Amino acid sequence: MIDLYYWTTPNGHKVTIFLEESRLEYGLKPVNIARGEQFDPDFLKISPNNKIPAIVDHHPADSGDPLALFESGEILLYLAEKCGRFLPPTLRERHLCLQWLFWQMGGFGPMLGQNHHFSQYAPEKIPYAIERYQKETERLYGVLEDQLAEHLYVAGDYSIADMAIYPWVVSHAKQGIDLAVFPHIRRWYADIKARPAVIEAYRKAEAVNSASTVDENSRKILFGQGRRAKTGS
Ligand SMILES: N[C@@H](CCC(=O)N[C@@H](CS)C(=O)NCC(=O)O)C(=O)O
Repeated sequence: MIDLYYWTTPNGHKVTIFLEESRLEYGLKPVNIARGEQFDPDFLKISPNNKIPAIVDHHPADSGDPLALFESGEILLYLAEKCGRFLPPTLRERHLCLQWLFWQMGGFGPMLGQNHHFSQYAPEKIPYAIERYQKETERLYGVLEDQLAEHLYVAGDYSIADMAIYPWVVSHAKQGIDLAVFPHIRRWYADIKARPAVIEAYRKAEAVNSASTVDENSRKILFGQGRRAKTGS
């Protein structure tokens, strides 16, 4: 049994997609990041970076104590290894997949996150920042487009790399991206969107939270944090 500490954001969707695809037994533990639940001391023991997603695996392969993990890329890798699916076993294919997973974790996610921040949420419109992240978003979509022009999925077969990238492409309109300009991404996006596990992951998200995460109050919680005071010592 896996507990998934989750909210309805792209990094959260990555893990519900995996869990629905693999049919591993799991329970959702909503952490409403708009209300500041990510700062709950019990959650911080599992996810010291105060972000979702995080998991606790109550039956790890070494039969030891429950295992807690944060960082969505690591969670996908762990779960793929746990069930022997969605990560190729052979050297070159495995590292092709991990390379694109890391590309998502180090570039596509963070840069698109900054795009969302400066174009949608920042209280003042800063043209330099908006343009900087818009351009970087377009560049990254171009890199993905070139890869998908030669591969059906990002790293050959459908894998954790696709599961990591897809939830960020869902918000393409918000990122100022027209998929008509990226026909291979559009083909890939439609294919993944129609997968029953993906449909179910987003249905669960809708049941947990159908509202937008960011309002005036949540803006302060999400974007106003400096260093946390150390607790309990
Ligand atoms: N690199 C982390 C990023 C996780 C992340 O940014 N989570 C956001 C939601 S998508 C969050 O929990 N934000 C709450 C906060 O910053 O306080 C991962 O991929 O797991």
